[in-house]
Amino acid sequence: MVTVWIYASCFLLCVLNDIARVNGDTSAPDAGNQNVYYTLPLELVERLMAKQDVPVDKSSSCTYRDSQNSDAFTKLLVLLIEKLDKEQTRLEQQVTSLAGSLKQNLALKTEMECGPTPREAETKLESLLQRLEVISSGLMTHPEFESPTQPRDSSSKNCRGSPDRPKDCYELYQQGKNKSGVYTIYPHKCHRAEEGVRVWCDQEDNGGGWTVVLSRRPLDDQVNFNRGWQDYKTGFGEAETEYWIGNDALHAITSSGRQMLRVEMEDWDGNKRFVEHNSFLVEGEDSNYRLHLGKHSGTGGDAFLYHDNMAFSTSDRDNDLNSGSNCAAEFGGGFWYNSCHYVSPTSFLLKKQRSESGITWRSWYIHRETLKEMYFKVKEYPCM
Ligand SMILES: [Ca+2]
Repeated sequence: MVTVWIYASCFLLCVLNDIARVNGDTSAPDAGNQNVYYTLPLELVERLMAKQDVPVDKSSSCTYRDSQNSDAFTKLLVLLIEKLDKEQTRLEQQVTSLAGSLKQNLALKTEMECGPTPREAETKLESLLQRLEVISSGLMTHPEFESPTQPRDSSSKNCRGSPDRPKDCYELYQQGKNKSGVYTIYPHKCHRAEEGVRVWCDQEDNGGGWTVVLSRRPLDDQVNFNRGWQDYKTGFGEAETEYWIGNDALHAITSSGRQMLRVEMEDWDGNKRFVEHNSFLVEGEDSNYRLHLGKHSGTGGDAFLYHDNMAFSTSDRDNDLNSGSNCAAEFGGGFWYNSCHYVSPTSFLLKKQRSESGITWRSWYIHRETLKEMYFKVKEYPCM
């Protein structure tokens, strides 16, 4: 297409040069010159000049020297110009169409970057379908359906999302609870009978609204993290000191909306690092609480990505990729072990030393110097 335009433009320029010569030539044709010059109507000259963006001298007279040949030449040029007009219109439409597509693609790309990942969307859909089933079955046995005169069951008011049952620290923060401390959250769905979960809410640092899901720190009497599947499923420890929130709660929180993860850590010399992943999803128990991580940032490096897509393992449930060992039993904690770990936040809290059995983060200390503190915090992803 571009080639056609180049040829057409070259041809027109040649014609325009000839026209210029004709318009400037007031004398009779030179008998020795075999070239035949034609004078064109002013309107046609104007159209040709307009194509080349050249100003037209309207005072110049245009007469026919050879009406027969000039007519044929004019018709040819008119045809050519009409063809170029059509081609230009077609190209303009194509450009408009491409610009429209580009705009749509950009909008879609923005939406995809900001929206849930396919895995998150799938999990969310499953969760919605389950809720729909529960609502359907619940309606069939609801007191109001059986007898409209009976009072409403007071427990139905205590649903997740209501002001007295915040699902996480972010909801509490939105309610104005902006002091860090221990709060009770209700991450589970309405139809489940679980009591609330006591957690530490970080409401002051990095914008507030962070739900701490794992807390490790030195204590006189450390919490035991060397536990089995059931303990990691339901959670253990104390919100004031050290704890694991529980894999069921972790699944409920991370599948209820896109969550980001922030890991904060400190070594025994007081140095601090942090890592953030822009999405953090833990699947349900039927998928062994499989982990999905988004992009990382921060000062601690990408070590956690080694555990992306891993199933959860405990000493009594070996789901790791190390066929020769039970990583959880070997390193004393429940985690998304690969073969075995680059980070080990649930291992033993050991004084400063080099040990893979302590709390470590390989992309900070490649020789596995043990760390003093580590916190995993989640918060709804700020999607604008
Ligand atoms: Ca194994």
